[in-house]
Amino acid sequence: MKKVLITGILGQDGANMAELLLEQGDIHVYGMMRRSGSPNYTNIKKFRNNKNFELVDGDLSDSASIDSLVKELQPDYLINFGANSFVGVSWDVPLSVLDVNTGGVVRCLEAIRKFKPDCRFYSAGSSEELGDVDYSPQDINHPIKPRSPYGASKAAARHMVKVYRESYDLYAVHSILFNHEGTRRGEEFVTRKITKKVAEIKYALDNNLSFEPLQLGNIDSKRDWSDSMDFMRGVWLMMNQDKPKDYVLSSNETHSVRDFVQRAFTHADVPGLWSGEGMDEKFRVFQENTVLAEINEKFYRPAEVDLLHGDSTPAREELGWKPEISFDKLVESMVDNDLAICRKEKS
Ligand code: NAP
Ligand code: G4F
Repeated sequence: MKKVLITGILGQDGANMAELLLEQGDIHVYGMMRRSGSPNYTNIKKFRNNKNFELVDGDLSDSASIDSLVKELQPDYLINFGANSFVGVSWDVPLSVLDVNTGGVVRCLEAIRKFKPDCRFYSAGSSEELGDVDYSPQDINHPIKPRSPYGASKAAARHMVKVYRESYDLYAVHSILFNHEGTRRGEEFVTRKITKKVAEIKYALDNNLSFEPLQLGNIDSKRDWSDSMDFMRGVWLMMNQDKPKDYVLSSNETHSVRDFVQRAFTHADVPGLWSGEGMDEKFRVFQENTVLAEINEKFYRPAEVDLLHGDSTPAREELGWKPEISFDKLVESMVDNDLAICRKEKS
């Protein structure tokens, strides 16, 4: 039975990748989590008791823990989804971001080099590495121009993966993942923040309750949003080629935050319109004055990546990968999920 060690198991991608691999029935998954006072097991609830799944302790900041996991478990694959992944907070904790996102990757590579050199390694790179983009759509050859400590940490990790691959002949891949979301998405990211609030507002309107509007920062920024499960299929394909190669995964479409808001409210049957300008722009119920969403300066970043729009043609042509969930379906599934959670919590 193949053994796969996944870091970041309680996060979105770690849990989705584990679910995908466990469905195959012939893979043993070790999910690495860091101990904290009150870990949130929501994302792994569905498969926590699967006989082929085991939780293990470890921390990407701690070489000893990564070394002993690789030495003792002898994994065939190490898929590193653990990270300080929220761009917005990366200006507040830049050194910790570098330590976990870059240092953590080097710790994994070192452990593999020393204790299991044929273990295949996956590093989750980001479109944030491209930052202040030169052209659209962005492919794997786009220059690295990060705009945040997070983007810089991922760019440095990318160089280290290449160095280790070429120096030690490791099967090590660092792919560029554009934004990917879903029902396991953390609530601090803009998509989930929107769908969660849409559900709360819908419930309040249906029950004649008062509510606070959704508050957002830069609604003009554009992202290439996909479904995380689609990406996990692509990552697994990348890990099972004859030779390691870095690919872009993306939907090849781009949409603004403003557009995401409009679609989410529309799907919840609360149609509205944006009006006004700048900091005074508001999203109101159609032909009414009720404010559903407004701008709050607090959610602006010190530097912004204005536009991300990927080109994943090589992954489609060479790996036979293609995303199955459209942008509309993604928004709808996230809104439906949060509506169901909201109704359950209030009942
Ligand atoms: P996520 O939901 O934030 O999950 C990240 C996980 O990493 C969390 O469960 C977190 O644990 C864990 N972690 C943080 N610090 C750690 C440490 N020192 N040691 C061990 N684990 C640690 O992120 P995601 O969306 O699943 O993303 C997965 C990976 O893909 C990340 O590397 C991210 O940077 C990258 N990526 C994501 C996207 C995207 O759009 N989702 C796009 C490009 C790249 P706690 O639960 O304890 O906090
Ligand atoms: O959802 P976000 O926080 O994601 P962001 O910054 O694009 O990063 C995500 O995708 C990256 C890949 O490109 C990953 F590497 C990274 O780990 C993470 O998963 O913000 C999206 C956009 C930004 O332009 C942000 O400024 O939404 C804008 N935004 C506007 N108002 C907001 C808000 N973002 C958040 N989180 N909260 C707001 O209130």
